Amino acid sequence: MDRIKIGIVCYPTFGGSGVVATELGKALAKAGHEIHFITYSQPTRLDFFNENLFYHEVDIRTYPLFEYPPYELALASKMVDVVKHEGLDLLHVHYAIPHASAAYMAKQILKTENIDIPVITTLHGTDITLVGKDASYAPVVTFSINASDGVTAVSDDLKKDTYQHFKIVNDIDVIPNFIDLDRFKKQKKEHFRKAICPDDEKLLVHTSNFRKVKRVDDVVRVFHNIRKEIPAKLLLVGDGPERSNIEQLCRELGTCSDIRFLGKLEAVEEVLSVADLFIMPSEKESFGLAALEAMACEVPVISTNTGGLPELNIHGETGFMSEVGDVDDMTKNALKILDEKNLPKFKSNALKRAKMFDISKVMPLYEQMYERVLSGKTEAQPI
Ligand code: GMT
Repeated sequence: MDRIKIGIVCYPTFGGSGVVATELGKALAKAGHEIHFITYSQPTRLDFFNENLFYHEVDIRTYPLFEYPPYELALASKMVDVVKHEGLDLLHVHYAIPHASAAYMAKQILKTENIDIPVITTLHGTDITLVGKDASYAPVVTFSINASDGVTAVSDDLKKDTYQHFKIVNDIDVIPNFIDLDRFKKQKKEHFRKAICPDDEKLLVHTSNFRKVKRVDDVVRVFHNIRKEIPAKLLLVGDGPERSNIEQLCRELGTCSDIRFLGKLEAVEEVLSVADLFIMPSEKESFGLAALEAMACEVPVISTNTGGLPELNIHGETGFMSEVGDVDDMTKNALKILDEKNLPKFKSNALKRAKMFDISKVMPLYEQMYERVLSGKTEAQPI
């Protein structure tokens, strides 16, 4: 495959889309492509040197005149600059708004200089299922997707949702989230487990950004029910807007002594290495990368059956799925998995399933798409 010069635009923070974009860029760089990250700060996982990796910071200045700094315009200008001066072949932007819309503007500016830069947009979910359906954003989401030269979604469900809620005329390719099994694997961390579970309690883990959509309160309620039946501990990794409500709930239920808030931990694979069960009771989840990370570390998953989760978590094999908010069903299923008669099988099934999403299998799907878009690159299509 020819070396492609790719500009990657994403939110550089902890969110799943930023992780996917950064890990994809790293893998593409290792495969010999030239990768230019164009983001407003250093992506969290962009933490190593590779001669094929470049980082361009979007300079978002505020002036007294602007109540809100014009991020999209700063980003579009930066994209124009990087495409021109680094000679990029294509832009791969993560999120319809504001990244695909900013890329559209960059593309139009570059066209005036006779540069045709193809834009590939990856939809991650939050842009479509939550933000996109807000009527005030719908025209921009629709236009940006239709104006892209290639579109991917991280699950069949998200693809379906996108067609259902917006007037999309473009094809959408489904390319799922992926996992680096060299990093996410069960490690020997028995000392850590011993410290958390001195009496060999079962260990449950939840990781998220504590947004309302994650329903962390259901995690605590399920844990509370489980603890009535068997000795158990819960580790909560991450932080976000619901944190203080969750702390309050723990106090009300009297479970504080068995729950630890670990905050925004980088080495989440170390925690997952000692876990028995992962809980993801989200109201909506376009794929569920955090659950895949758990499965790669041999941790079965209790999840809801919403969004793309049924495409990852196999009911009765890698874990169980319940209706959103059905805490009793989640408790019943969790106890089934935690039963020593069943646990080893669920653990090995989880790993087997995670291997299907190995980055070495998924990255080539993006490469194929880049090639397809580049080979069909004629003139920009009128919309
Ligand atoms: O889940 C979040 O709150 C973060 C969010 C994001 O926009 O970064 O994650 C979304 O993209 C991930 C990567 O494709 C998916 O694995 C998550 O399921 C998806 N989150 C939601 O749909 C809520």
